Amino acid sequence: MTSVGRTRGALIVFEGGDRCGKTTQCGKLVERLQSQGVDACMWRFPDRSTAIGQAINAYLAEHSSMDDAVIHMLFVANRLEKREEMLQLLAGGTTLVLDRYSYSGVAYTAAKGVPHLSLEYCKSLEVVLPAADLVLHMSMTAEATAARGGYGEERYEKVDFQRKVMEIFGALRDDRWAVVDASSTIEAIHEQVVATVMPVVERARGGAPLGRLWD
Ligand code: Z5A
Repeated sequence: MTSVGRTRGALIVFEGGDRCGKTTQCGKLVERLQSQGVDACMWRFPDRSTAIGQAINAYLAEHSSMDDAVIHMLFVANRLEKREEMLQLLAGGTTLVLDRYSYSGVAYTAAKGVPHLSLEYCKSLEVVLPAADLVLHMSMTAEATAARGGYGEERYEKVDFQRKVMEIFGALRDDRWAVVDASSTIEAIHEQVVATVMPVVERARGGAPLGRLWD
């Protein structure tokens, strides 16, 4: 991706199982970045505010059912509809902190084990999107997250399924990923996150190129 020049913002992604604390940490990170003079904002995927996002929301809440390939495409489209805005923000120097991204997209669909929805096929649908500069993997067992409040309200919130997703996240890790022990305290996680993120923000500011997904 070459449209983004020097002094760009960083693309920071939080991934992990349900209820592992992603939203909590995204919010705290953005506040901390802003307090240190870094222009930063937080987005969540799925973005349930768009027409596509509302269809996804109905599916997750089990108010509608859909073919696995169709719901996968909707999750992909929900990111693609934000692509231009994402690139513009990054190019303008804003650091984007994402609560889930394409890594969740491929992991949750591949965990279903549908033969025509393989990991490689799912990856191929999103190669036009920017890769994260850093993926913070909030690692925690499916059993431990299930014990947190609010678990079990949506379609994928089942321990066996979450366990498969965790395995796929493990297989997706590369040198852009950092593993965070999500069973630690909120403050301890936050400090680890900040220490991991700041050098990445600096590298992006210094002109490190933005990659493309799965390259
Ligand atoms: N999905 C998909 O299939 N394909 C895709 O492409 C995408 C997503 C993008 C909805 O995602 C579902 O969509 C999700 C994946 C699938 N299904 N599942 N599973 P979502 O992101 O909207 O939903 P979520 O993962 O369930 O998010 P969440 O409920 O907001 O959880 P969270 O953000 O990870 O956790 P939290 O809200 O920050 O915290 C949860 C609770 O734990 C809360 O009470 C906190 O106060 C507490 N908490 C947080 N941190 C701690 C610590 N450290 N200790 C103790 N308690 C804590």
